[in-house]
Amino acid sequence: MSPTTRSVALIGVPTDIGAGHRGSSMGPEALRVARLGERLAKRGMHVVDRGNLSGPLNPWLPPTDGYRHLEAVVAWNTAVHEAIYTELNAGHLPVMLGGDHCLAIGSISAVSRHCRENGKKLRVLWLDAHADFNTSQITPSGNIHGMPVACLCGYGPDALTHIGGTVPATTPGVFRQIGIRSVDEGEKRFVHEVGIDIYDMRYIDEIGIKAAMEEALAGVDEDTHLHVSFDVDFLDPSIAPGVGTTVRGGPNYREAQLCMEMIADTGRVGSLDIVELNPAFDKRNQTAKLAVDLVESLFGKSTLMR
Ligand code: Z70
Ligand code: MN
Ligand code: MN
Ligand code: MN
Repeated sequence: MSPTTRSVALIGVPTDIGAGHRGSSMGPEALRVARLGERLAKRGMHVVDRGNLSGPLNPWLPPTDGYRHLEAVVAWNTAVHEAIYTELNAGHLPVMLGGDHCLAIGSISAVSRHCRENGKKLRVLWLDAHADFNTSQITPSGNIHGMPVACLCGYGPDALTHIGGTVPATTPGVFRQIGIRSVDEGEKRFVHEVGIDIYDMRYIDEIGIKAAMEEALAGVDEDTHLHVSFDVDFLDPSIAPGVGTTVRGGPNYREAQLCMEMIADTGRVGSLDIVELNPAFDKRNQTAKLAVDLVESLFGKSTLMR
């Protein structure tokens, strides 16, 4: 392996513990079946598949005090935090194969801790139809996959906001949310109150994906660690049916490709989550294959002729 070869560690996290539908627990295997590891290896990356983390089964219970399965969500995220933190310290680029989006509490708290300890600036690109900024007070569902950004900013139960030891794990200013088109009423007020930078679909439709991505990536420099949290429901359901909650009006294939290519062009991607892929809703693994295709672009695959 040459010193410039990037070493990628795939970490499967087979749980739907924070979701509103069962099935994202099958996401890691679907991504492997779609040959994620082989495709990245073909791009010249050194890929190691660490297999899957383990944790509690999904008891599928109604919310208690505004949260569904809080204890189990804490267990899974504690395991994710340790795994991602370990990979970063070893110099690997961790790719978390979710699993539902609650797992970003573990991954991003680990990435933030790594940045703090190594003098790096963190920027998080949150590609999603949803803002995931609910709290127990305002959630319509109690599903913790609707709460990870709030938890990472310190708004959430102690057991989740304290993962990684520093509270808050990170700040609203590091986030750029792209593709947003489904935000609950109380959640909307709250994201405005704390000042999360949101590139919603209306804005993308008006200025175009290129200009939106330029804004979202402004200020990324050689000291920046870029974390991409890719919720597959970011994509328009016409190309990505394999998610629990489809929300129409998302980026099409070409917009999603350009988004990934522009992120790749920064050369600063340091970690990635691929979450909310739900094979129970997919057709012939097409959404997993699309996700792999887009992740290849994120890591530099280009059809550019100039
Ligand atoms: C809603 C909630 C959600 C998916 C996030 C939805 C949350 N805002 N759903 N990702 N698929 O229940 O909090
Ligand atoms: Mn949902
Ligand atoms: Mn999400
Ligand atoms: Mn989502």
